[in-house]
Amino acid sequence: MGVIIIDGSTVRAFVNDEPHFNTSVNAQFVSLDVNNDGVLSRSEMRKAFESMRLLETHFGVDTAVPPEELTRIYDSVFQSFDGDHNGTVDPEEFRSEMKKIMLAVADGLGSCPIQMAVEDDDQSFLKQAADLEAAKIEGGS
Ligand SMILES: [Ca+2]
Ligand SMILES: [Ca+2]
Repeated sequence: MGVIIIDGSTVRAFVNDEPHFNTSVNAQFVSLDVNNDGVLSRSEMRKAFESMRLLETHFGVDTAVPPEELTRIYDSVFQSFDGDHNGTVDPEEFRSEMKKIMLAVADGLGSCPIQMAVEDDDQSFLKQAADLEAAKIEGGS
């Protein structure tokens, strides 16, 4: 376990590095598609958000929210992903909405870095963003 420090530019650099970002998003999509049918269902998406901690960082939801309120929030998040409203999220929808969310996270962070505790095997996008920046700093000297 360690601590990473990220700010808006870290996140933005990650999103704008398109091949890298797409690879990460696709890998995430595949790992979330538990039943391997090529799309994400409502319950698969809910697991996704619980694991990615995006609700905390983007929507400002704290963990004391009552379950029915959480369900309502997850529903509205699902709907924002499901662009064509067919009840499932395909890879294209997932990628475009993740991009929007990560850019919104970047705007929210602005130039105020935040510290985040992460596990070594954490594969959240924020961790990956921090790793990417670290790799650039190390490789760019
Ligand atoms: Ca699925
Ligand atoms: Ca859809």
